[in-house]
Amino acid sequence: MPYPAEFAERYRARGYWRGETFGAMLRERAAAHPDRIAVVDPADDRRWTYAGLDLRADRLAAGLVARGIGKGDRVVVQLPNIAEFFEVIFALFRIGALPVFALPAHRETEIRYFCEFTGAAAYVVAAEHGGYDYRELAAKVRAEVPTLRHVFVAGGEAGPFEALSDVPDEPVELTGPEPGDLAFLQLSGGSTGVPKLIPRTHDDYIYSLWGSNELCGVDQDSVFLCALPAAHNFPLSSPGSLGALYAGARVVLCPQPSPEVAFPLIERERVTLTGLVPPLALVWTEAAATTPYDLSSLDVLLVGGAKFSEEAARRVRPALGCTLQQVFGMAEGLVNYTRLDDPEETIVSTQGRPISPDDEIRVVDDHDEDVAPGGTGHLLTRGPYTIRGYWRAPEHNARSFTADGFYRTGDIVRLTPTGHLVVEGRAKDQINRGGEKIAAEEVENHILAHPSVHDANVVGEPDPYLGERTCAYVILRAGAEPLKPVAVKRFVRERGLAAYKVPDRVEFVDAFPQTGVGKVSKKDLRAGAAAPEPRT
Ligand code: J2J
Repeated sequence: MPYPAEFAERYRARGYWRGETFGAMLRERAAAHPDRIAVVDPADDRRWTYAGLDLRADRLAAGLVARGIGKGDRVVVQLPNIAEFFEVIFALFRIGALPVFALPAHRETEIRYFCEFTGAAAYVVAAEHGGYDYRELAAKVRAEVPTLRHVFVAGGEAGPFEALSDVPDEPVELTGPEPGDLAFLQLSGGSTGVPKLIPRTHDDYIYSLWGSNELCGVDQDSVFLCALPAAHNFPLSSPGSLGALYAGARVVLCPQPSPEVAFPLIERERVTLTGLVPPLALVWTEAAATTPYDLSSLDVLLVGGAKFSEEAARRVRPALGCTLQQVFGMAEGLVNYTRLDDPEETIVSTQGRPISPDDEIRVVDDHDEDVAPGGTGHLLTRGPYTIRGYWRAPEHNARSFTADGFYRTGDIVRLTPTGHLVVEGRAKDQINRGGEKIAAEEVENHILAHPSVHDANVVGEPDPYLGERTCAYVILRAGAEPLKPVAVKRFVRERGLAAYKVPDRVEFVDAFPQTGVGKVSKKDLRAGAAAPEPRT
């Protein structure tokens, strides 16, 4: 679903689309300041300069081309926060092959789907991470997906697969992609049975990077700590690692986001900004009170991915001594930031305003009519870095986009008189578990596969730490053996689903509440779910 010609022309004419590609961008930075550090990987104390990263990307690209990976091929990339993540994605950007950004938490069901649906030619994993062996996952997926010609393993023994470190070759001349071409496929949080893929172009994504850099104060002296999973759209682009690299700044990879691991890194590397989801921001503000580490280099803490409560937001500046910047974004495009010089009241009580003067925002009722100014309604958006459709999903696109190309975000918002957005709720059938998005339908389908289950509904319920956790309401088949909640959870986990999608609570019921027209009322289920009940 390309941008209509008149819009593409306008976005170019107004200077949003600069006609750059990621591959050329890295080449320019490497030429301008070859010896500056681009990436720090504390795991083995690696410090890659811009020239070093550029050369690695060139050599890996050559090796991948020699193995038959070419322009337009899809490559599922599932790497933790290690330096190779950047080597791999820039190699793919140079070739014009499309990374498909999987998360380290994904398991067989998700990875098999990404590989099958995209017809992936290759899959890149780390040998091991967080006590999990990705080679075993790769072996299962490889056996099931015939298009998958290669599995590459970063760090550690490759087992039956190819070691990523053996792939690099002498650099070759590549024609590479055009700025308007697709750069990668990002994952949607989604509200449907299977995740949707988000096609982003070099032009549009690079605009979101430099647009973010301007609003977040990122320049070549910045040091960005990548504490969330590197492939997620927030730490990747808002302004994220790629924003930092665009600015010629430094990215410090944090293997996991706990204060115990992150705080020493902030002190040692003089980190100036980072991004966190609300539950982690809470943990950090608490830990900061007693930490022996010097966090004074930190200028900006971005918090987003889920609603940050005003009460928690107020604690950030006193606790961490830095400016809070709320960010309300989505992998489909639109990103809103509070501005660094907004009044503190605006910073703590809103989710910011769009990056671009050409981000079009509509707040509408259930019939797509604009609500009165300041009213609450569905957020629709269109703009220079918001997609016009998901990848290969025409039926879904007809529902997720208006006829004139606005994306239906599924978020319920209100606009303040200053043009800031306040997120008031959600219309999509999704649970936001501390920033991790779970499509209710996807989990329901897995529970329904259990032979004793007649019907299932998954909803979110309030959680003091995560904001929301999941509760599965389950009706058993007549005459079926009674099940324990833990058996349902185990069943879902064993179907090879990411752990964050396994229901936090399972409740057996005889019937579901109904709406007037006889459909299941998730609203009533949620209200029931909110009632205090013992956790199982
Ligand atoms: C409430 N809900 C929020 C916020 C996202 C920057 C930041 C976040 C994401 C992201 C991102 C929220 N308050 N501050 O891609 O570049 C919910 C909304 C939104 C959905 C998108 C980025 N920030 N959300 O979270 O694609 O419901 O992107 O539509 O994972 O997260 O989720 P995702």
